[in-house]
Amino acid sequence: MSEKPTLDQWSAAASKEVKGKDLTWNTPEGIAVKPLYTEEDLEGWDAGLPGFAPFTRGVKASMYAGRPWTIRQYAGFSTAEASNAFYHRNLKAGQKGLSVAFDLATHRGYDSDHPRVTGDVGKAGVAIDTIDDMKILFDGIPLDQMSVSMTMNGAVIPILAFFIVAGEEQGVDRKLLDGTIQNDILKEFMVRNTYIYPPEPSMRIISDIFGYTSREMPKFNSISISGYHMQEAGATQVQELAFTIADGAEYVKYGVASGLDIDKFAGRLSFFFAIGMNFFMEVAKLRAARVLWHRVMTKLGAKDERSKMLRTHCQTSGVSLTEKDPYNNVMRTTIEAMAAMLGGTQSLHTNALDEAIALPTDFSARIARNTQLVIQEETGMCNVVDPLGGSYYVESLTKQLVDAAWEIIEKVEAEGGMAKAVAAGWPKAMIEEASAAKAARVDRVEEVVVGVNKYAKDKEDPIDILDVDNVAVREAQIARINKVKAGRDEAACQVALDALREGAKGKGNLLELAVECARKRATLGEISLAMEDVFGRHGTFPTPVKGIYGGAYGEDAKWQGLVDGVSSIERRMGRKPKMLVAKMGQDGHDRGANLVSSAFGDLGFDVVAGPLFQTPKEAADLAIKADVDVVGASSLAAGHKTLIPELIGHLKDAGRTDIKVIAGGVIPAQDYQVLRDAGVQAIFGPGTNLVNAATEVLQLLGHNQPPEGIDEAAE
Ligand code: MLC
Ligand code: 5AD
Repeated sequence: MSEKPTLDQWSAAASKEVKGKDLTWNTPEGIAVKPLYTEEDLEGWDAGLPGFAPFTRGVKASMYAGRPWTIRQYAGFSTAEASNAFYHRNLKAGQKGLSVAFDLATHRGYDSDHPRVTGDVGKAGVAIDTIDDMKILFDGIPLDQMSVSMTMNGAVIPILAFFIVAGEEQGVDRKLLDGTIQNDILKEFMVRNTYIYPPEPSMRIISDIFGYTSREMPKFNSISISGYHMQEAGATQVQELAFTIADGAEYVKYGVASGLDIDKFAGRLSFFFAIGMNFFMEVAKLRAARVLWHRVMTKLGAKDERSKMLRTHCQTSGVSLTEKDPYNNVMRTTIEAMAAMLGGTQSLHTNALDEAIALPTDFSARIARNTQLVIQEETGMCNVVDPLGGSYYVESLTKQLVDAAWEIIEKVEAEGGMAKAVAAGWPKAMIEEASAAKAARVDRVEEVVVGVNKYAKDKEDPIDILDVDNVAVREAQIARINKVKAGRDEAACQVALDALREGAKGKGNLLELAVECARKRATLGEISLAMEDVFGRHGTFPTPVKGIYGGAYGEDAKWQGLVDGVSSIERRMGRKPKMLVAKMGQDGHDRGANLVSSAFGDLGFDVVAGPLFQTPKEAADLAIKADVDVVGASSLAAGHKTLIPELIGHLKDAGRTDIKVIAGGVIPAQDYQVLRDAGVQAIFGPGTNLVNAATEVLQLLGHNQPPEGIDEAAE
């Protein structure tokens, strides 16, 4: 019988095979992944058993063998009628829970008739202005039987009030309402940007919701503490993990400070993570999250084990999906879905293959949903609890992630908690640095994206996409707002709104007061405004990170060529070329805009990073005032066909047709001609290589084609 080989022998054999090449993989989160893991890596680590603290291996003893996760597809578009019909079709085809996507006007507390939201109504989600819309949204869906998640953070008070009153008017006792409200404002200030009020009153809103739901709606999950959007904004998995758990700790502290008993509300806190393409890292991340939450809640004084149990929803990563060669997205999503289930998620959304282009169609939504049904019903994967438990690699990664995230959590705690850290801005800056570094890795093909930076097709075939006619949706919404206002007892409605306004000044429970407003048919905009009268509306300016994207290129010849091009334009014009990166409408997705600002800044452009939520007129005025050469309009929420032509119109009216307008973001190829006809001079889809984009912009600015009378060679 031969001797058992030793690790040293393995190491020598492997090294010989690869001629001494170092096989360590340094992941973006700074974890050195070795090519082999063995039991030696698990010293001092005990993953325990599923259903028992600290729940490393899952929150239920029987996990999916007892009940699979909830197939919960996030959806919403156009009107309440159209979204309701879509929900019914999806439930009939195997979806198990609902998840509502609201449009950005609703998120930001504006009724559909508000002049600031013309481009946004019904576009990225469903438009909800009144309790009547909410009742239509759930028509034929018994709210005591169907669990409903609502992704709402800014206008969380009116939306939750409408939901409660929609239940009431269906005859459902609040005690039986089952579902989740996102209600996670800290990550809005960090990455998602659909806040309305300043941080302090926003945190009070959350405590008021904890207070109301723990008393009145015991089955309802009062928050979905979300790391998803951090990963989407470019965070590493360690950052996502650490900041999400730290956010959770902060909410618990605020809840306790508002007078609540920790064990009375903590059991209904829930979480939400993104699942990207680093398969084992994602599995380990969910396991690490449960360990960390248990640790944090023990420290915060929770006694009930249910208060320390991290239950989570997951969504496969939108940002990992591509506009190019889009059928690859089906494979990516399948792999991510498997990571989510092997990590032990409670609920899952799988993205549709047209993610990088538009909202899902019935066709793409079917494939996305069936991805989960196939895993649940064809593979046998649900029959064993935590089947990756005991994997040397997965257990070791879990431990490493716990340790790495804990370091960041301790830094947050040392600085007074997450609200303070968010106000100081360093978590956002950390995420944006990681984002710029990742973009550079992809653009430099150090990270492969199949069909985009490697194995690309010569010609892309357009796919059928969903297009929402926001003019028609807006008209229908305005008609219903007017009808609701005409049919209500105006005096009673104003009394309820006044009480809410007074409550905002004092200590009344804002949700309780808003429920009364909803009963009296106040609109979402009116309820939001009553609080805005007292709290004010919050705004921020972007601060693009410097040197990360450009730094990755170093002496790279193409990059240096561009830097020289910018210098030559500078010499010619007597100043740096100037670009406004504009975000118009209520679209707060600023990852792309921030990247463009960073990369162009690193090239030597004078970049004006425009504030979020501008109207086309405001963006045009800013472009003129700052005297820019080019406006880059970034659009990720489907408002481009309305907003960008309006911007160009305003520039024209001011006689500034010399200011060039380019567009970037989630813009379907089908819309390119409309934008070109309106005067857009270049369009960059998602996944555009920024170096290539910059080359095109330099050409637009006359580089290589010097204006008449200037001799380029003489410069
Ligand atoms: C579960 N149960 C079991 C069991 N598994 N009972 C016995 N044996 C088992 N094996 C019980 C649970 O205890 C629970 O009952 C009930 O079954 C439901 O299970 P769950 O695991 O709680 O699932 P679910 O109801 O789906 O809740 C999952 C959740 C919740 C807790 C994570 O918060 C949720 O659904 N979140 C979804 C969030 C979401 O969709 N967000 C979309 C964001 S999109 P009981 O009585 O114990 O409750 C977004 C994008 C953007 O943000 O930016 O716009
Ligand atoms: N319908 C379906 N999915 C949506 N997403 C956003 N809005 C919708 C919607 N209305 C998904 C996308 C996006 C993520 C934030 O949520 O996958 O990347």
